[in-house]
Amino acid sequence: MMGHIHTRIKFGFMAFFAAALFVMMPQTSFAQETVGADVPPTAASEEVVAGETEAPEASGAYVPMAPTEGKGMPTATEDDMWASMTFQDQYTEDGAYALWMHDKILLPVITVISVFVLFLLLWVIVKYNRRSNPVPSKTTHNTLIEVVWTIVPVIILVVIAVPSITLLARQYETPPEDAVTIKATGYQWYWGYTYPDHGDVEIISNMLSDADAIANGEPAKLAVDNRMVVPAGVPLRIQTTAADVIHAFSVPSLWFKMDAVPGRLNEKLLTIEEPGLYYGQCSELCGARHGYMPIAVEALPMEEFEAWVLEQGGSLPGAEEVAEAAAEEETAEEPAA
Ligand SMILES: [Cu+2]
Repeated sequence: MMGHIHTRIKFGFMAFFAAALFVMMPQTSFAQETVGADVPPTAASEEVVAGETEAPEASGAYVPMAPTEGKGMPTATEDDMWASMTFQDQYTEDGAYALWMHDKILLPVITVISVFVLFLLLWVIVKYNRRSNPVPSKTTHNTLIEVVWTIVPVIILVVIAVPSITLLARQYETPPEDAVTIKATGYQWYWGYTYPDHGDVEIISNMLSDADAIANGEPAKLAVDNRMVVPAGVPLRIQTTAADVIHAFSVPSLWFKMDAVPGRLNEKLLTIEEPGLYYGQCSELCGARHGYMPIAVEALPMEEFEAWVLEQGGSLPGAEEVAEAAAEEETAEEPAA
């Protein structure tokens, strides 16, 4: 009797659940359609482009740096086969270390192991097939070989682990107190760069069309209208966040890649060794125009960077305190006079 009631309750619940699913299904798919239809493709970003591109022309001093062929950008395979097998040339200490680890440790280890295993396979195929070795050996143990094939991989792993953990630790190094803070915000589909230490200057950076990029002597799909200008040779505190969906701020030649997550502020130290123009791209699938939100970092000597900041309507850190101190001095002098 009890069992019967249970079955009925169970059946009733399942029927209700199925009915609810059936009723809800068309609505959910409908809801998704409306959400999708509500998002205009690029209307918002296009407005920003139109608004922003007019500004820089007016001021004179800052001239966008021309790119150096092969620096801070991918290299063509036909020019240099080796270049396409490794990373881009690196312009940070961590990048140089990582490149060294990849070229001098990982690639040789991978190559030696692959060749060795291939050799063993070929040897077994040729020497121990049924025709050339009709009476197989019945050996089941060989202590020496067993010790060797345990110890050697351990040694290889230790050899890889030491630089690997070193690199990991170096990448987590906290920016020093006096690092220059720059915040990169990912939008669908462009980047915004804010300079909180420099009077909250904000730069909106959109991709140039292929024709404009090539006319500028820049690589197509990597050139932007307004670059992220930074000082070279000093520690930078790069913060990333996003306004809509997850993006990722990534510049291969600077060994820099960090997710830009809405509602979160990620932070990483970046010290660019020398002035230059370094290209990158959003590296998190973020929607229809994910492939069209490149990053161009222009590193300048400190004085040129400061001139650029002033040209953008920003201020220099400490400038306010100097002004305040001057004002205080004046007020202090007044009663005496
Ligand atoms: Cu993105």
